[in-house]
Amino acid sequence: MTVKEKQARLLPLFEKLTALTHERIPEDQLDPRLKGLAHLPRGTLFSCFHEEHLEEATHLYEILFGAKDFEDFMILAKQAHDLVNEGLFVYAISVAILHREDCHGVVIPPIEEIFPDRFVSAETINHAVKEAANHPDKDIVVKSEETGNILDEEYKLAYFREDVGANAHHWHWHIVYPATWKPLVMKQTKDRKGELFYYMHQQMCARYDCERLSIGLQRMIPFHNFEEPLEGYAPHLTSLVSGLNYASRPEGFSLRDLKDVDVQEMIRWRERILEGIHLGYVIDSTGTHIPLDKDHGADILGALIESSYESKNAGFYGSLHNWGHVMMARVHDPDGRFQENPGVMSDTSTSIRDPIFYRYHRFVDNIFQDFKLSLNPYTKEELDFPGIEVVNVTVTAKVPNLVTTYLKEAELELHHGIDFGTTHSVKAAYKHLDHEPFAYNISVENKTGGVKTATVRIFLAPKHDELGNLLEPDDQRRLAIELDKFVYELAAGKNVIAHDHRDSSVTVSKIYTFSQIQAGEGVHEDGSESCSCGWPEHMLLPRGNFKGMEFHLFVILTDHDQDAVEGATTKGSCADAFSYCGVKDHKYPDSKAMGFPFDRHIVNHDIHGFLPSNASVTEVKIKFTG
Ligand code: CUO
Repeated sequence: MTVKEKQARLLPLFEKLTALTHERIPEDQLDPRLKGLAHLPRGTLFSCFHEEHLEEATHLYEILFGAKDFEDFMILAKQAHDLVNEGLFVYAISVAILHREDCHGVVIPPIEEIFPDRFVSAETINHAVKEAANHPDKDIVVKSEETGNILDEEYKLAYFREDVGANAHHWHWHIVYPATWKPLVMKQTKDRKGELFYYMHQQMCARYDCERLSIGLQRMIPFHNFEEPLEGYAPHLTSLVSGLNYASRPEGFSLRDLKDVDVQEMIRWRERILEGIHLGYVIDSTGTHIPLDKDHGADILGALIESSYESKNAGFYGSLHNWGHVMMARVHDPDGRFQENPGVMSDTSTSIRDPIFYRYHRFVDNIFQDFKLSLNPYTKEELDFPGIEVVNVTVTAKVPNLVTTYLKEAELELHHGIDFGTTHSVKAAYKHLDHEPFAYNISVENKTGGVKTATVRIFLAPKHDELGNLLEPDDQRRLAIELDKFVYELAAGKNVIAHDHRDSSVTVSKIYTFSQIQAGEGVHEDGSESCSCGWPEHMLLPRGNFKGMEFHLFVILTDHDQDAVEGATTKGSCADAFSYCGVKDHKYPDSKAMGFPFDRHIVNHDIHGFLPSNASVTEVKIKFTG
């Protein structure tokens, strides 16, 4: 069977899931392997942070993964579709498709089209329903309604938090890296999964702070105190599977005990993790001390804090991060007496809409930073690439070293996810940030006399803080966002590296729409599909400001002979955004710590003192043109 045929058979399972009724496949027709599933009722919001939900989803994706061939997989998938919770089904089948050998090349339709109600405001969908009913014989485009106003200053960042692509990236990241991934059952180890959990979310926070500085807000104040009153947030989303709104959080609510876990437990888990970091080791479930060294510390901590299946001791260190999401999502109804829906923090496709997401993840990140502080700052030798000098770097755009950003119109098709009672297209028009095309032009002198292979690392960080003061390098590093990483062969002597922003290793290459996939596009018979994981290309750069905000562009060349990882590749399937998403089925293609060289404390007060001659800093401006 061709990939195209498989794709065509799988696609209907993703359609109009919000319209599924509570009717289930009768018990006597059920494949015995699926017996015991369907704990989570239809019409309930699935949370991949909630232990019980995740347990059922894991059970299902392992069954689907274990199907003996594609026909067997289809039988199970169809029955699961008619049996389990809607959100749980999509999560589990997506994990299975992504990892089954016989599904290579199959593209999972975009989550924003499967569940548009998680991405588009309730007002907009309501408007679309009315328009579609009034004009059943024509295509409809409705304008997305705003979800707040400037009385709430966080509203100014709604364009970032509610970005369709950024939310989809976060969902897909957690599909590629499920918390419950069992390497033996799934027959594959996810290389440096814990470290990537830390790094990808650290980068989301850094990007958010760059954005805040761009629009004139101060950097976020990390969540810290479990008793603190939280900011309010109203998501304006209605879950069509449940008919209920994603809960709002009125201003001033703080975390409350849940049935499964209480706030004191969370505090204890944090203390135990911090104690481990300060002692330099964690204690596994057999009582053995596991050192938190420079090579594995971040990875071990990532699994421990998330927590994932690979936590060394979930009984002792708990599941700080996951329960935090659930607790935040339930502050309005902690014991469930009102049977309210949770807030957006409970799900990976909606959580980054809430400002508390970033403050909470900064809190998590600060724990990792505590660990990084226990490591020595990088020495000159560790940073150096002898004989290689970066002579000059220019960002080429219409005006050199100045890149413009703007808001651009886009449309999201709603009718694959929502039954409007017409066969016509029903779209929501919205605006997203974008930037003009640009490229890096890097002049390098190779004085070694021979050919050298370099890893080129490109980062961007704001130059000034919220008050207009120059940022200290150690503060700047927390805001440094990765723009690209690639390998380049340097000839002896002078080299000019020209590299287009579209080839970035942090952004996803192409997202195919549901209709394009239906038409057979995006199907890779050679199995070289994209996993839809990756930061959206249109958000590669922060917004900047009207005046032209000053940033530092860092270019660092390191010796690829030392960075190379045996068996790693940056080609093939799901490799397009390897910086944040790794490469599916392969090792992470860089032996350096993620975020190198900005992952460790910088003692220099002048950034030039920190950077060796194989690195450079260039002043660039980002100008928002509206
Ligand atoms: Cu992705 Cu907290 O792990 O949102």
